[in-house]
Parts: sequence; structure tokens; C-alpha cells
Amino acid sequence: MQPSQNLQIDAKRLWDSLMQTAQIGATPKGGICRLTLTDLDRQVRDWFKTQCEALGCSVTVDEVGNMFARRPGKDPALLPIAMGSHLDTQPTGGKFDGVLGVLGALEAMRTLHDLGYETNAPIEIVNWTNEEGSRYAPAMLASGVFAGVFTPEYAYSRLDRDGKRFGDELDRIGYKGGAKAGAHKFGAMFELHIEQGPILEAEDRMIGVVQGVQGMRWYEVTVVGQEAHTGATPMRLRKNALLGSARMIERIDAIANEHAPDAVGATGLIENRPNSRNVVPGEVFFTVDFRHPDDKVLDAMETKFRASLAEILIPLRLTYQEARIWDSPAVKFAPELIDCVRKGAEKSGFTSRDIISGAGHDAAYIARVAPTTMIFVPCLGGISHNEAESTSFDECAAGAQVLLNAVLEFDRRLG
Ligand code: HGY
Ligand code: MN
Ligand code: MN
Repeated sequence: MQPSQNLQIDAKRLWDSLMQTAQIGATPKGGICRLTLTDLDRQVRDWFKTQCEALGCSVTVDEVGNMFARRPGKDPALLPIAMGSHLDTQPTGGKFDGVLGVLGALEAMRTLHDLGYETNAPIEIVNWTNEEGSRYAPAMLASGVFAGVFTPEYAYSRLDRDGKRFGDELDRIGYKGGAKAGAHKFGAMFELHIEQGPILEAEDRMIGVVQGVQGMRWYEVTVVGQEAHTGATPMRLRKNALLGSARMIERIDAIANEHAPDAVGATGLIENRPNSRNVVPGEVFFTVDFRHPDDKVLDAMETKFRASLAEILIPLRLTYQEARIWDSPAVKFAPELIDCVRKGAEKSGFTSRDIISGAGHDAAYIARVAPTTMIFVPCLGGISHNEAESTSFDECAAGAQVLLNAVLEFDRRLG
């Protein structure tokens, strides 16, 4: 006889786990720096594996480090229902981005275990490697391999800014698993995540019923000028790579604003060489991040961006290389799973509203190979990718409860 259908997660146990894992890579300002494939990533992975095994889950790791903790269901022939997100962070990340999705799933699994609730389908928690794309670009790299967007060899070849290979670092931390990425299929994947924007808080809604993820493109630009003495070189003879880059960064902002309010654009990473106060910069590397819900608008932004490179840099006697290194088209999530989330919010009496994700998530790639959707909860001031990122005890609990409700709603429909 199944216990009461009203399975309630343990909000304090969830919060304690969030605060415990926040110590792994804790920064003085109250955030987390736990870059993918570092020793800190290994530490949190080991912790996560131990927690899942304590619930009787079997934990497998695939060839790009994705971790799967599986709890059997009544019918092993049914494809598993997955609940996934990521444990890696930005260099100045917060306590909740990604982590809430993995630990909210762990709390849901703990609740099923405590109550001895038997689901129809197996249930899996997934920790996706390198979601952030901060240390290794592009973002969502390992869920992209799982979805067949990238090869494992491409992932292994990616270099961080110190020249370390993804494949070597994955090996070094002991998480290069034997399972073929994407070999095992999901019946569904639900991802709980903080919104990372201001909408839910502004409208006083507890749950975001996510409809999809906007399109995202990343570019890398190297501008080449000529190193020269800042005192002895006349202005008319200079080839100042940093001046050209600065004008480009201004133009990137202008292109996004021309397509506002839905377009966004920024340069987040810049390296100026030789970065000496009395040398005219000879070479600059910088990145571009453009996003919009409509891929056709991204095409228009890209065209303007590329025309601007020639228009701005050539008159300054500069040369340049530019490459689009990532193109993640806009994604729509599975209507049936969206309905499970909506019913999951109603069941617990939480307010909700439909929303499109501005941020990228592993769910965007998994949606290519399995019915997928997301659940958002607010974050204070909409701030994320910032050590001040803050989601409350009640909001974390609400997210985990709706995650459990939605998974069980989907599972019941299989019975
Ligand atoms: O870039 C993103 O949107 C995500 O945080 N990786
Ligand atoms: Mn995230
Ligand atoms: Mn992030």
C-alpha cells in the first residue's frame, strides 16, 4: 500500500545540505568558487556520491564525468525519470545556481526513500559536468555530449585559459567514467533552478513554469596591433589593440540595445597583452555573449557585429580573428512535463507564472533527446553569477516540493 500521496520534502534537511556544500569552495564574500574539474569539484562530487549511495542509489559516471544516481522503480522496463542540474560554479558564483537543482533532487530522493515510496519508473539524479562554461567553453559542454551535440573528443580537447585540457583534468580528478555519454535514455528530465533574473520576485510569484530557453551565441575575438612605447610613439603611428577592443565592446552593447528589451549582449572575458602600463597594447583577446529568444534576431545581431569589426578595427590599422565558438538555438520544453510542473505547483498551493529562461541550462540540450522541462524559483533582486546570490529557505523548499510533485505526477501517468 503506497503511503500518503502527499509526500512532503524536509525543508531544513535541504537547507542544511545547501549550506554544507556551500563550504566547498566558499569565498570570503559568502559565495562559492568551485570551478569544474578542480579538486573542489571532485570534493563535492565525492560528497554527492556518498549521499546518494546512502539512499541505496547506484551511481554511474559517463565518459565526460556526468554522474547518475539511480533508484529502482516497480517496472525496470520503464525509462528513468531524471532530475538534473550542475555542481560547478562561476569564479564568483552563488550558493544556489545549479546546486539547488542537484540538492533539490537529492531531497526529493531522500523523501521517497524515507517513506519507502515505490515509483513506477526508476528515478535518477544527474550532476552534469561543466554547465557553467567558465573554465571550459562552451557552457553545458557535457550535457551537450550526452545529447550528441558535441563529441567526447571535442570536450576533451577544450583548453582553459592556463592551457589545461578538459580531458586531462577530468582524468586527474578521477571522474572520467566508463559509460558512453547518452547511451542510456531518459523518459523525462526535470531541472529545478533559480531564475537568475528579476521577474518572479517582481511579480511576487513563487514558481516559474519554464516554457523554454532563449537562443545563445558565444564568439572569441583576437585583435592584433603593435606593441610600442607609450611615451615615444606618436599617436598617428600607434596600432593600439586595446583601443580597438574598447570601441568594439561599446558597439556590442549598442547592438544588443538596438534589439532590446529581448536581446542581451556583453563581453565578459578580456585579456590585454602585454598589460604593461607603458606599452601600447599589441594584442587583445575578448569574448562576446549574445542572446535572444528568436534565432533570426541573433542572425541580425551577428551580421552587425561582424560588420562592426571591419568598420572599427581597420581604420585603427588593426587586424583581427573572430570565431563563433558556440550556437545554442532557442529551445521549447515538453508540454506534458510543463503541465506536470503546473499541477505540481497547484498541488502545494504555490503561485506561479510561465517564463522563458534567459540563462542557459543543461535542460536546453537534454530537451533534444528526452522530454524535458524546468522549474524556477526566485532569487533576491534577480542577482546571480554573483557571490551575493540569495534564494530563501522557503523558496528553496518550494522548488524542491514542486520538483517532487511534478516527478510523481509524471510517474503516476505511467502507472
Ligand atoms: O551561460 C549561462 O547561461 C549558464 O549560466 N551557463
Ligand atoms: Mn546554472
Ligand atoms: Mn550559471
